[in-house]
Amino acid sequence: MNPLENEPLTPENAPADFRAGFASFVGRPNAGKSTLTNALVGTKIAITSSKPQTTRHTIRGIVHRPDHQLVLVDTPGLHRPRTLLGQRLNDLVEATLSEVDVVGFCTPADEPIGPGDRFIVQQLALLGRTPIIALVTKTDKVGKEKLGEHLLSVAKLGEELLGEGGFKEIVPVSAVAGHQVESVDEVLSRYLPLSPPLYPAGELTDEPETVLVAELIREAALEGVRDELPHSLAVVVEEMSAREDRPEDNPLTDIHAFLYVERPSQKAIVIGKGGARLRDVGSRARASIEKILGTKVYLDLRVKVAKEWQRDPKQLGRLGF
Ligand SMILES: Nc1nc2c(ncn2[C@@H]2O[C@H](COP(=O)(O)OP(=O)(O)OP(=O)(O)O)[C@@H](O)[C@H]2O)c(=O)[nH]1
Ligand SMILES: [Mg+2]
Repeated sequence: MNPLENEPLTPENAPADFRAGFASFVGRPNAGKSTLTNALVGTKIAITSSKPQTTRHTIRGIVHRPDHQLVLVDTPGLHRPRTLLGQRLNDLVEATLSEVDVVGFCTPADEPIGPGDRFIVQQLALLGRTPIIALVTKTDKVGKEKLGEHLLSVAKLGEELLGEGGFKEIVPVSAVAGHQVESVDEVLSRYLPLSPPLYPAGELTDEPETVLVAELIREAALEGVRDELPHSLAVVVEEMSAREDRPEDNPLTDIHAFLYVERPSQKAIVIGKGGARLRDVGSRARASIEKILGTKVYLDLRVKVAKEWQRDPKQLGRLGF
Protein backbone atom coordinates (compact mmCIF):
# COMPACT_ATOMS: atom_id res chain seq x y z
CA MET A 1 0.00 0.00 0.00
CA ASN A 2 1.00 3.59 -0.45
CA PRO A 3 2.66 4.64 2.80
CA LEU A 4 1.80 8.30 2.24
CA GLU A 5 -1.99 7.96 2.18
CA ASN A 6 -2.80 11.25 0.49
CA GLU A 7 0.26 11.72 -1.64
CA PRO A 8 0.11 10.72 -5.28
CA LEU A 9 2.25 7.70 -6.09
CA THR A 10 5.56 8.56 -7.71
CA PRO A 11 8.56 6.45 -8.65
CA GLU A 12 10.20 7.84 -5.46
CA ASN A 13 7.54 6.98 -2.88
CA ALA A 14 6.15 3.77 -4.43
CA PRO A 15 6.43 0.74 -2.13
CA ALA A 16 9.14 -1.81 -2.95
CA ASP A 17 6.58 -4.48 -3.89
CA PHE A 18 4.75 -2.23 -6.38
CA ARG A 19 4.13 -3.81 -9.77
CA ALA A 20 3.78 -2.03 -13.11
CA GLY A 21 3.78 -3.15 -16.70
CA PHE A 22 1.95 -3.78 -19.92
CA ALA A 23 -0.92 -6.05 -20.93
CA SER A 24 -2.33 -6.26 -24.41
CA PHE A 25 -5.81 -7.29 -25.51
CA VAL A 26 -6.03 -9.21 -28.77
CA GLY A 27 -8.90 -10.92 -30.48
CA ARG A 28 -11.07 -11.01 -33.53
CA PRO A 29 -12.67 -7.75 -34.66
CA ASN A 30 -15.71 -6.91 -32.52
CA ALA A 31 -14.69 -9.20 -29.63
CA GLY A 32 -15.15 -6.41 -27.08
CA LYS A 33 -11.52 -5.41 -26.51
CA SER A 34 -12.04 -1.65 -26.50
CA THR A 35 -15.18 -1.86 -24.36
CA LEU A 36 -13.22 -3.86 -21.78
CA THR A 37 -10.32 -1.40 -21.94
CA ASN A 38 -12.69 1.49 -21.20
CA ALA A 39 -14.37 -0.41 -18.36
CA LEU A 40 -11.01 -1.09 -16.71
CA VAL A 41 -9.72 2.46 -17.14
CA GLY A 42 -13.07 3.86 -16.02
CA THR A 43 -13.30 6.41 -18.84
CA LYS A 44 -13.91 6.17 -22.54
CA ILE A 45 -10.46 6.38 -24.11
CA ALA A 46 -11.10 3.96 -27.00
CA ILE A 47 -14.07 4.22 -29.32
CA THR A 48 -16.31 1.18 -29.76
CA SER A 49 -18.96 0.15 -32.23
CA SER A 50 -20.89 -2.83 -33.49
CA LYS A 51 -18.86 -2.67 -36.73
CA PRO A 52 -15.75 -4.86 -36.97
CA GLN A 53 -12.35 -3.16 -37.17
CA THR A 54 -13.35 -0.12 -35.18
CA THR A 55 -9.93 0.22 -33.54
CA ARG A 56 -7.16 1.13 -35.98
CA HIS A 57 -4.18 1.91 -33.83
CA THR A 58 -2.91 0.70 -30.49
CA ILE A 59 -4.31 2.71 -27.61
CA ARG A 60 -2.79 2.78 -24.16
CA GLY A 61 -5.14 2.97 -21.20
CA ILE A 62 -3.76 3.19 -17.69
CA VAL A 63 -5.33 1.47 -14.67
CA HIS A 64 -4.16 2.93 -11.35
CA ARG A 65 -4.37 0.81 -8.21
CA PRO A 66 -2.72 1.22 -4.79
CA ASP A 67 -0.34 -1.70 -5.36
CA HIS A 68 0.04 -1.78 -9.14
CA GLN A 69 -0.28 0.11 -12.39
CA LEU A 70 -1.57 -1.81 -15.35
CA VAL A 71 -0.98 -0.28 -18.77
CA LEU A 72 -3.48 -1.78 -21.19
CA VAL A 73 -2.66 -1.80 -24.86
CA ASP A 74 -5.86 -2.13 -26.86
CA THR A 75 -5.18 -3.35 -30.39
CA PRO A 76 -7.08 -3.52 -33.68
CA GLY A 77 -8.93 -6.82 -34.20
CA LEU A 78 -6.72 -9.46 -35.83
CA HIS A 79 -7.90 -11.16 -39.00
CA ARG A 80 -6.66 -12.46 -42.29
CA PRO A 81 -5.72 -9.27 -44.11
CA ARG A 82 -7.37 -8.36 -47.42
CA THR A 83 -6.11 -4.81 -47.88
CA LEU A 84 -2.91 -2.95 -47.16
CA LEU A 85 -4.72 -1.34 -44.22
CA GLY A 86 -5.56 -4.80 -42.88
CA GLN A 87 -1.92 -5.90 -43.28
CA ARG A 88 -0.64 -2.80 -41.49
CA LEU A 89 -3.05 -3.37 -38.62
CA ASN A 90 -1.91 -6.97 -38.21
CA ASP A 91 1.77 -5.95 -38.29
CA LEU A 92 1.02 -3.40 -35.60
CA VAL A 93 -0.59 -6.00 -33.37
CA GLU A 94 2.34 -8.39 -33.79
CA ALA A 95 4.85 -5.68 -32.94
CA THR A 96 2.84 -4.79 -29.83
CA LEU A 97 2.57 -8.36 -28.60
CA SER A 98 6.31 -8.89 -28.46
CA GLU A 99 6.66 -5.99 -26.03
CA VAL A 100 4.06 -6.69 -23.34
CA ASP A 101 4.29 -8.61 -20.05
CA VAL A 102 1.03 -10.49 -20.46
CA VAL A 103 -1.55 -10.99 -23.22
CA GLY A 104 -5.34 -11.09 -22.83
CA PHE A 105 -6.84 -13.12 -25.66
CA CYS A 106 -10.49 -12.01 -26.00
CA THR A 107 -13.19 -14.26 -27.36
CA PRO A 108 -16.90 -13.41 -27.12
CA ALA A 109 -19.09 -15.89 -25.22
CA ASP A 110 -21.93 -15.52 -27.70
CA GLU A 111 -19.97 -16.69 -30.74
CA PRO A 112 -18.50 -20.14 -31.31
CA ILE A 113 -14.73 -20.52 -31.44
CA GLY A 114 -13.87 -20.29 -35.13
CA PRO A 115 -10.98 -20.24 -37.58
CA GLY A 116 -10.41 -16.58 -36.70
CA ASP A 117 -9.68 -17.52 -33.09
CA ARG A 118 -7.41 -20.40 -34.12
CA PHE A 119 -5.46 -18.07 -36.40
CA ILE A 120 -4.85 -15.69 -33.49
CA VAL A 121 -3.90 -18.33 -30.93
CA GLN A 122 -1.47 -19.83 -33.45
CA GLN A 123 0.19 -16.41 -33.68
CA LEU A 124 0.24 -16.16 -29.88
CA ALA A 125 1.94 -19.55 -29.64
CA LEU A 126 4.93 -17.98 -31.41
CA LEU A 127 5.43 -15.50 -28.57
CA GLY A 128 7.23 -18.06 -26.47
CA ARG A 129 7.35 -17.15 -22.80
CA THR A 130 4.76 -14.37 -22.59
CA PRO A 131 1.86 -15.63 -20.42
CA ILE A 132 -1.48 -15.72 -22.21
CA ILE A 133 -4.78 -15.30 -20.37
CA ALA A 134 -8.06 -16.08 -22.11
CA LEU A 135 -10.83 -13.55 -21.50
CA VAL A 136 -14.31 -14.74 -22.40
CA THR A 137 -16.16 -11.49 -23.07
CA LYS A 138 -19.84 -10.47 -23.28
CA THR A 139 -20.96 -13.09 -20.73
CA ASP A 140 -24.19 -11.12 -20.19
CA LYS A 141 -25.28 -12.29 -23.65
CA VAL A 142 -25.43 -16.01 -22.85
CA GLY A 143 -26.89 -18.35 -20.23
CA LYS A 144 -24.89 -20.41 -17.77
CA GLU A 145 -24.91 -23.55 -19.85
CA LYS A 146 -23.68 -21.91 -23.02
CA LEU A 147 -21.01 -20.06 -21.07
CA GLY A 148 -19.83 -23.36 -19.59
CA GLU A 149 -19.53 -24.93 -23.02
CA HIS A 150 -17.67 -21.92 -24.35
CA LEU A 151 -15.20 -21.99 -21.44
CA LEU A 152 -14.53 -25.65 -22.18
CA SER A 153 -13.84 -25.09 -25.85
CA VAL A 154 -11.54 -22.18 -25.01
CA ALA A 155 -9.59 -24.43 -22.63
CA LYS A 156 -9.33 -27.08 -25.34
CA LEU A 157 -8.13 -24.57 -27.91
CA GLY A 158 -5.40 -23.45 -25.51
CA GLU A 159 -4.25 -26.97 -24.74
CA GLU A 160 -4.15 -27.87 -28.41
CA LEU A 161 -2.28 -24.83 -29.68
CA LEU A 162 -0.27 -23.40 -26.80
CA GLY A 163 1.20 -26.47 -25.13
CA GLU A 164 2.32 -26.47 -21.47
CA GLY A 165 -1.25 -26.66 -20.18
CA GLY A 166 -2.64 -23.98 -22.49
CA PHE A 167 -3.93 -20.61 -21.24
CA LYS A 168 -2.51 -19.58 -17.86
CA GLU A 169 -6.06 -18.69 -16.75
CA ILE A 170 -9.49 -18.26 -18.28
CA VAL A 171 -11.62 -15.39 -16.99
CA PRO A 172 -15.25 -14.79 -18.00
CA VAL A 173 -16.16 -11.08 -18.01
CA SER A 174 -18.89 -8.68 -19.05
CA ALA A 175 -17.67 -5.12 -19.54
CA VAL A 176 -21.20 -3.90 -20.24
CA ALA A 177 -22.78 -5.47 -17.14
CA GLY A 178 -19.68 -4.64 -15.08
CA HIS A 179 -19.29 -8.27 -14.10
CA GLN A 180 -15.82 -9.60 -13.22
CA VAL A 181 -14.03 -6.52 -14.57
CA GLU A 182 -11.97 -6.25 -11.38
CA SER A 183 -10.97 -9.91 -11.69
CA VAL A 184 -9.48 -9.21 -15.10
CA ASP A 185 -7.32 -6.48 -13.56
CA GLU A 186 -6.35 -8.76 -10.69
CA VAL A 187 -5.36 -11.68 -12.90
CA LEU A 188 -3.41 -9.59 -15.43
CA SER A 189 -1.57 -7.65 -12.74
CA ARG A 190 -0.20 -10.87 -11.22
CA TYR A 191 2.04 -11.17 -14.28
CA LEU A 192 3.49 -7.66 -14.08
CA PRO A 193 7.11 -7.21 -12.99
CA LEU A 194 8.13 -5.38 -9.83
CA SER A 195 8.50 -1.79 -10.95
CA PRO A 196 7.66 1.73 -9.82
CA PRO A 197 4.70 3.34 -11.62
CA LEU A 198 5.35 4.10 -15.29
CA TYR A 199 2.81 6.91 -15.69
CA PRO A 200 1.98 9.86 -13.41
CA ALA A 201 -0.99 9.46 -11.04
CA GLY A 202 -4.29 10.26 -12.73
CA GLU A 203 -3.07 9.90 -16.33
CA LEU A 204 -5.58 7.66 -18.09
CA THR A 205 -4.14 7.48 -21.59
CA ASP A 206 -1.18 8.68 -23.63
CA GLU A 207 -3.30 9.38 -26.69
CA PRO A 208 -2.75 12.92 -27.98
CA GLU A 209 -5.91 15.00 -27.69
CA THR A 210 -6.20 15.50 -31.45
CA VAL A 211 -6.25 11.71 -31.92
CA LEU A 212 -8.92 11.22 -29.24
CA VAL A 213 -11.01 13.91 -30.90
CA ALA A 214 -10.61 12.39 -34.37
CA GLU A 215 -11.66 9.02 -32.95
CA LEU A 216 -14.78 10.44 -31.30
CA ILE A 217 -15.76 11.95 -34.65
CA ARG A 218 -15.21 8.60 -36.37
CA GLU A 219 -17.31 6.85 -33.72
CA ALA A 220 -20.18 9.28 -34.30
CA ALA A 221 -19.88 8.84 -38.07
CA LEU A 222 -19.87 5.03 -37.83
CA GLU A 223 -23.25 4.98 -36.16
CA GLY A 224 -26.05 4.00 -38.51
CA VAL A 225 -24.03 3.59 -41.72
CA ARG A 226 -24.25 0.52 -43.88
CA ASP A 227 -21.68 -2.25 -43.58
CA GLU A 228 -19.37 -1.37 -46.43
CA LEU A 229 -18.74 2.21 -45.37
CA PRO A 230 -17.00 1.85 -41.96
CA HIS A 231 -13.72 0.59 -43.41
CA SER A 232 -13.65 3.49 -45.83
CA LEU A 233 -13.89 6.17 -43.17
CA ALA A 234 -10.88 8.00 -41.77
CA VAL A 235 -10.83 11.20 -39.75
CA VAL A 236 -8.04 13.73 -39.43
CA VAL A 237 -8.13 16.76 -37.14
CA GLU A 238 -6.46 19.54 -39.11
CA GLU A 239 -6.60 22.22 -36.46
CA MET A 240 -7.52 22.45 -32.82
CA SER A 241 -7.05 25.60 -30.77
CA ALA A 242 -8.50 27.61 -27.90
CA ARG A 243 -10.63 30.52 -29.15
CA GLU A 244 -9.09 33.84 -28.15
CA ASP A 245 -10.92 36.51 -26.16
CA ARG A 246 -13.09 34.03 -24.27
CA PRO A 247 -13.92 34.49 -20.58
CA GLU A 248 -11.58 32.35 -18.47
CA ASP A 249 -14.43 30.36 -16.91
CA ASN A 250 -16.07 29.60 -20.26
CA PRO A 251 -13.41 28.59 -22.79
CA LEU A 252 -14.18 27.36 -26.28
CA THR A 253 -12.14 25.04 -28.48
CA ASP A 254 -12.21 25.42 -32.25
CA ILE A 255 -11.83 22.15 -34.12
CA HIS A 256 -11.54 21.69 -37.87
CA ALA A 257 -11.59 18.12 -39.10
CA PHE A 258 -11.78 16.20 -42.36
CA LEU A 259 -13.74 13.01 -42.84
CA TYR A 260 -12.13 10.98 -45.61
CA VAL A 261 -14.08 8.45 -47.68
CA GLU A 262 -12.97 6.45 -50.70
CA ARG A 263 -15.64 7.24 -53.27
CA PRO A 264 -17.96 10.12 -54.17
CA SER A 265 -20.99 7.89 -53.53
CA GLN A 266 -19.81 7.44 -49.95
CA LYS A 267 -19.39 11.16 -49.57
CA ALA A 268 -23.07 11.55 -50.39
CA ILE A 269 -24.02 8.95 -47.76
CA VAL A 270 -21.96 10.63 -45.05
CA ILE A 271 -23.35 14.06 -45.80
CA GLY A 272 -26.95 12.90 -46.16
CA LYS A 273 -29.92 14.69 -47.63
CA GLY A 274 -29.38 18.42 -47.39
CA GLY A 275 -26.45 17.77 -45.05
CA ALA A 276 -28.75 16.31 -42.38
CA ARG A 277 -26.62 13.30 -41.55
CA LEU A 278 -23.38 15.24 -41.25
CA ARG A 279 -25.06 17.76 -38.94
CA ASP A 280 -26.25 14.89 -36.78
CA VAL A 281 -22.77 13.32 -36.69
CA GLY A 282 -21.35 16.74 -35.81
CA SER A 283 -23.64 17.35 -32.89
CA ARG A 284 -23.13 13.87 -31.42
CA ALA A 285 -19.37 14.12 -31.83
CA ARG A 286 -19.38 17.61 -30.31
CA ALA A 287 -21.19 16.37 -27.20
CA SER A 288 -18.65 13.60 -26.55
CA ILE A 289 -15.67 15.87 -27.33
CA GLU A 290 -16.95 18.52 -24.90
CA LYS A 291 -17.14 15.87 -22.21
CA ILE A 292 -13.53 14.81 -22.71
CA LEU A 293 -12.03 18.31 -23.17
CA GLY A 294 -14.19 19.98 -20.53
CA THR A 295 -14.73 23.06 -22.73
CA LYS A 296 -17.37 24.18 -25.19
CA VAL A 297 -16.50 23.12 -28.72
CA TYR A 298 -17.02 24.61 -32.15
CA LEU A 299 -16.74 21.72 -34.59
CA ASP A 300 -16.27 22.19 -38.31
CA LEU A 301 -16.51 18.96 -40.32
CA ARG A 302 -15.67 18.63 -44.03
CA VAL A 303 -15.97 15.48 -46.11
CA LYS A 304 -13.28 14.66 -48.69
CA VAL A 305 -12.74 11.82 -51.12
CA ALA A 306 -9.34 10.10 -50.95
CA LYS A 307 -9.59 7.49 -53.69
CA GLU A 308 -8.94 3.91 -52.51
CA TRP A 309 -6.91 5.15 -49.53
CA GLN A 310 -6.91 1.72 -47.84
CA ARG A 311 -4.76 0.31 -50.65
CA ASP A 312 -2.55 3.29 -51.34
CA PRO A 313 0.69 3.49 -49.32
CA LYS A 314 1.02 7.24 -49.82
CA GLN A 315 -2.51 8.00 -48.67
CA LEU A 316 -2.20 5.60 -45.74
CA GLY A 317 0.85 7.53 -44.60
CA ARG A 318 -0.96 10.83 -44.86
CA LEU A 319 -3.88 9.49 -42.83
CA GLY A 320 -1.55 8.33 -40.09
CA PHE A 321 -1.16 4.59 -40.73
N1 LIG B 1 -23.69 -7.23 -24.42
C1 LIG B 1 -22.40 -6.89 -24.45
N2 LIG B 1 -21.91 -6.25 -25.52
C2 LIG B 1 -20.59 -5.92 -25.53
C3 LIG B 1 -19.73 -6.20 -24.43
N3 LIG B 1 -18.49 -5.76 -24.73
C4 LIG B 1 -18.59 -5.21 -25.97
N4 LIG B 1 -19.85 -5.30 -26.46
C5 LIG B 1 -20.33 -4.79 -27.77
O1 LIG B 1 -19.63 -5.44 -28.81
C6 LIG B 1 -19.38 -4.52 -29.89
C7 LIG B 1 -17.89 -4.49 -30.19
O2 LIG B 1 -17.20 -3.93 -29.08
P1 LIG B 1 -15.76 -3.25 -29.23
O3 LIG B 1 -15.29 -3.02 -27.84
O4 LIG B 1 -15.79 -2.11 -30.18
O5 LIG B 1 -14.96 -4.48 -29.89
P2 LIG B 1 -13.42 -4.53 -30.33
O6 LIG B 1 -12.93 -5.89 -30.02
O7 LIG B 1 -12.68 -3.39 -29.75
O8 LIG B 1 -13.56 -4.37 -31.91
P3 LIG B 1 -12.43 -3.90 -32.99
O9 LIG B 1 -11.83 -2.64 -32.49
O10 LIG B 1 -13.23 -3.71 -34.22
O11 LIG B 1 -11.46 -5.03 -33.10
C8 LIG B 1 -19.94 -3.17 -29.43
O12 LIG B 1 -21.22 -3.03 -30.01
C9 LIG B 1 -20.02 -3.31 -27.93
O13 LIG B 1 -21.05 -2.53 -27.37
C10 LIG B 1 -20.30 -6.86 -23.28
O14 LIG B 1 -19.65 -7.14 -22.27
N5 LIG B 1 -21.63 -7.18 -23.37
MG1 LIG C 1 -11.60 -1.93 -30.62
